[in-house]
Amino acid sequence: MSRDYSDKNPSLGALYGSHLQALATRHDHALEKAGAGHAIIYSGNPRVAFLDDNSYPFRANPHFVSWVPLTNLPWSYIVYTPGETPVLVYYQPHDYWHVVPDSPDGYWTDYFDIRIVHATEDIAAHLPDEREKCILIGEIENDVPAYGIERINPTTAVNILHFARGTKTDYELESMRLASQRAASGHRAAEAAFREGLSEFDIHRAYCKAVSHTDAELPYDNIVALNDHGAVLHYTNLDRDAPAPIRSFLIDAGAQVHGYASDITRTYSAGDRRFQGLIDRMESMQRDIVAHVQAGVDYRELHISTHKMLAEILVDAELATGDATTLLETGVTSAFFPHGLGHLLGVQVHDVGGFMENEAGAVIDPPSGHPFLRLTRVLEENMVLTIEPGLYAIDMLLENLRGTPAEDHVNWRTVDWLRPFGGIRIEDNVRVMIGGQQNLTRDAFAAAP
Ligand SMILES: [Mn+2]
Repeated sequence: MSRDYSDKNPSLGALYGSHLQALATRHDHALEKAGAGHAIIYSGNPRVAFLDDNSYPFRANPHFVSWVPLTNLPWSYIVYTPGETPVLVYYQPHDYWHVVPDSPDGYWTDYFDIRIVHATEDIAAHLPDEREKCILIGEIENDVPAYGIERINPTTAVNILHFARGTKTDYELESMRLASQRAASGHRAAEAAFREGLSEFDIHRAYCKAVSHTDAELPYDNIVALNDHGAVLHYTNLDRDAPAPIRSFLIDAGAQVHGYASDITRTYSAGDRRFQGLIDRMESMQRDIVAHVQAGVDYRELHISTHKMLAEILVDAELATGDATTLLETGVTSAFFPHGLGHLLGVQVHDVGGFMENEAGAVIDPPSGHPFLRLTRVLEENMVLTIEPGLYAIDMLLENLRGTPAEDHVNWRTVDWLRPFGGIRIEDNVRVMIGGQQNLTRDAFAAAP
């Protein structure tokens, strides 16, 4: 069964109008607070490598992508004026060197006054005459003209828009549901490739083929880690040769639908039962944490209770000795689990606003001793976030415990056992609801062919 990830998908089309309405309301508010009359949202442009004529992969401005499902339309602008149909200045160059963007088509076209321009000199004519009433949202630098607009990414407006992006519209939720489904098919293909004994590089290729993404289209670089590579949190080397023996496999890989991302991690044992037992414990803990997700929960507390649950697993697995409080306070749990429990997810993999207390930009700091936690907010309905506890044998961090009160709480012989397996991370994408949650990732795996 192949799913429709295109901009012709009727289920997305049915939700798009109300999504735009929600965006319009946000922008009305942001413009009013910023004392401006028009928001000009620039899609961005490719960046050329130093002394070269080749560009890095293009990443569109996430503000632009949340307006239109166009992730590959550089040099284009949305002009939003409250109460009016938004204008899309659609840049379609006359160019025989590159593929030019197709003519506009899809469920989104009815909602815009589309002005196709073939030359950048023609853009200015489609912007509001009163430039002093405009704000420009986008990456404006070097040879990108601001067309006389002086207010570029004003903090007041940007904070309002970023804070609002924390909760998702039905259209965004559906896009992310599809992104999870897309990634689930890749994870299935990757697991099969791992069971066949393929290299990291070939597992990665099997994944990309299944999700139908080029490397540049992936929402982030795939982490495809065999054996001890799983202990490198952002391992992206993709070894061309398979190790011998193959013991374990950690894959952190996502997919996107119109820029909306999924971000999923699974860990497998090649056959070792003890390591499989540890994966099973982490899996049941991860499900337990997900079950606690609901509106009103303070994510910082969820992160701290994860450390307490992890302490129990460490003791049961004979990796550590002592009570949970001691293992937390001496830094043992942090050495085995040094990253945050998760983050907001959306049109950016690490979506904006994870630390924002309010739309004015007040910041909620992570708890002391947990600097890498990227989400500190109280959960609200229709936030989408990841739950991704981990447990690794990271020598650099464990060695730091030597000579401290933590040293005697670590069972170093079991660390020696764990090291060749790298580590474990299990990550799902979860929608916050009133009184509960929806696990987009588990739902996707359950429905995957
Ligand atoms: Mn993640």
